[in-house]
Amino acid sequence: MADRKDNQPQRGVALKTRSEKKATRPRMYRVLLHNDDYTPMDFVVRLLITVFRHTESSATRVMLHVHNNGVGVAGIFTYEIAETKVAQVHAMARENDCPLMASLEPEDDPDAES
Ligand code: TYC
Repeated sequence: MADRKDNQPQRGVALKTRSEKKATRPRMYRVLLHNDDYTPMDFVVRLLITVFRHTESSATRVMLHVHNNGVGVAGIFTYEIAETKVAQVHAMARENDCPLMASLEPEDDPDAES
């Protein structure tokens, strides 16, 4: 190891080669949108387009799904990105005096051995 002060190689440490490592995929999180009685439909569609990069038609489909079923998936991301999206939803909702709520839900662990 190059950063030892005594300039001696570190003993008893084996580094794994890439082929010995499991290709661990990151855990993914669903960003859920929740229905309410006050947020306008066109606002939800606009939010799905701007925050989640939906097309007009997929944004409309997701919005109607949430409206009819109470909850729906806006997108699936790694943890940090999902958290940021939730914060963006709440900021945009607050700025527009809407009670729109978003939350996170973990997907199943992709590396779980069944
Ligand atoms: N239920 C709302 C209405 O009738 C529309 C809406 C859809 C609100 C999706 C929130 O996440 C939501 N205006």
